[in-house]
Amino acid sequence: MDDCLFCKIVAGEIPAEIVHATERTVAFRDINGQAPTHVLVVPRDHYANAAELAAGDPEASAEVVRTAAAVAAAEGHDDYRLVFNTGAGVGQSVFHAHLHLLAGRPMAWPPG
Ligand code: DGP
Repeated sequence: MDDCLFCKIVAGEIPAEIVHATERTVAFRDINGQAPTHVLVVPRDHYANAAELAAGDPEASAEVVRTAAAVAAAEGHDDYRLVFNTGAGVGQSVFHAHLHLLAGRPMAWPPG
C-alpha cells in the first residue's frame, strides 16, 4: 500500500523504535504510549484489520500474537493487555492491522 503509515514503517521509510522483528511481523513502540510498555505489532504484509489478517494469512495472525508475547516477556511482564481496535467507531486510526501490547501499570475493565 503506497499510502499506508505502517507499511512505510515496515519498509524503513519512516523511523520507529523497533523492538522485535520476525519473518512475518514487526514490533515497534507506539508514538503515543499509554503504558510503560506500549508496543504495536504489525504484519509485514498489508491487511486493513485483524479479521482480514486472520482470514488472509492465519500464520501471520498467530505470529503477531506470538511476537507480542515475546516482547512482553522480554520487557519483564507476566501480565499484559492485547487490543485490536477494528473500525473508526472504536478508535482504529491506522488501517493496517496492528496489535496493541500494553503493560506495566494497573488497568481497569471494562476499557473506556
Ligand atoms: P489505533 O488507534 O488502534 O489505530 O492505533 C494506532 C496507533 O498508532 C496509535 O496508538 C498511535 C500510533 N501511531 C500513529 N502514528 C504513529 C507513528 O508514526 N509512529 C508510531 N510509532 N506510532 C504511531
